[in-house]
Amino acid sequence: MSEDLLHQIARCVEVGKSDAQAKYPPAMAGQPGVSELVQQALDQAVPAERILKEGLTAGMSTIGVKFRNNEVFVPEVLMAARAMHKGMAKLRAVFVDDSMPSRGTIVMGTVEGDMHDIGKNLVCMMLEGAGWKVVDLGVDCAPQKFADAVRQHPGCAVGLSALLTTTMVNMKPTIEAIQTAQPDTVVLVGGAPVTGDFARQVGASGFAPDPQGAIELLEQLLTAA
Ligand code: B1M
Repeated sequence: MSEDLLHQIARCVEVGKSDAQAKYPPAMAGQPGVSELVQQALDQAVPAERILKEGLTAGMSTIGVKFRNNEVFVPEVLMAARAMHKGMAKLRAVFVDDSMPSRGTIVMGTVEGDMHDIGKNLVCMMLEGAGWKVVDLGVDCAPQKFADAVRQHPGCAVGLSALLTTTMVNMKPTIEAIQTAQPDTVVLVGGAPVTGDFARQVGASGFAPDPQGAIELLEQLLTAA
């Protein structure tokens, strides 16, 4: 039963069906979309982690493979991303408890030239769920934007995301600008093309492959500091 629902969620992400009101894709007009199906899964007590992994992320992976193979193009992927965001908004209420005491502040953003924000938003949501106050600068953030933010939030950590091999190189000047603005700032880096070796090369404090890794690494780095 829940497998079927999770499969439907994945399919709706893949085809970009956000909610029942959405006119796209025309063949699914009037049918429930990601928003309703995620709510249905939550109502049926399907764990949020499963909804994220086997529903939302699974759908995104399928469209990712099609994108790589030139079977779909940017407009279709944008619709899938919009549907994914709708589902993540529903899950936020489960993952995030606004009444928790704050563990500290982290400034998050996708580096200059890069418009990908789904992974970064997931990391933001999970960090909030773990008690961090997240200042989300969004996408395509120039080094100066991060430098200004760390000045405004003394003592904060920073998380940089990049999804493109052409934009991950912008992490180095960004880290330099952050360290000039606030020396010894803890800076985490992540995103599909980023590795631990690359993190060391660009002078990051550490690399996390996924949201849980980011939470654990922050704990380690701040305990060690
Ligand atoms: Co783009 N895109 N894209 N894209 N896109 C990729 C990344 C690509 C791999 C597709 C492919 O197979 N060819 C490829 C990059 C190739 C490369 O550089 N090696 C690519 C390309 C080429 C492009 C364009 C250049 C395409 C074009 O225009 N011709 C263009 C560039 C635009 C730009 O940024 N300037 C482009 C555009 C887009 C869309 C706008 C259409 C859309 C983004 C919408 C959005 O984000 N709002 C899009 C998407 C959706 C993708 C794919 C299909 C999916 C990415 C995604 O959201 N994954 C992607 C292919 C793929 O990954 N299979 C692709 C799901 C997400 C949950 O995973 O983002 O990896 P991910 O995040 C993970 C981890 O990486 C980690 O945690 C997350 C959760 O586990 N993580 C962190 C991320 N940030 C972290 C930070 C941390 C720690 C962990 O600490 C701070």
